[in-house]
Amino acid sequence: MQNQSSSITRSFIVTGMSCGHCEKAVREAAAHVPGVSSVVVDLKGGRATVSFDPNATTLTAIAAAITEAGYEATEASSGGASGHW
Ligand SMILES: [Cu+2]
Repeated sequence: MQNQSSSITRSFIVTGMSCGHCEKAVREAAAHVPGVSSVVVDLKGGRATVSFDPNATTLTAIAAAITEAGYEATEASSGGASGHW
């Protein structure tokens, strides 16, 4: 029996967003990735917070989808091993 509600939430740094249109484009690009359940875009902060099923998709796939829409996305390191801030 599979656990269907095992979604995790991660943040991405998104560069190039300047208006509500950009915000919407980023939100839709991420939402279209299979396995993504919710997307919250912070236009002013240049961030996107995505909830997704890690069995269905990956951080890399979501970042690639946003980047393909024209806004470069990278995972926001939150307490991980790679802290370069
Ligand atoms: Cu725009």
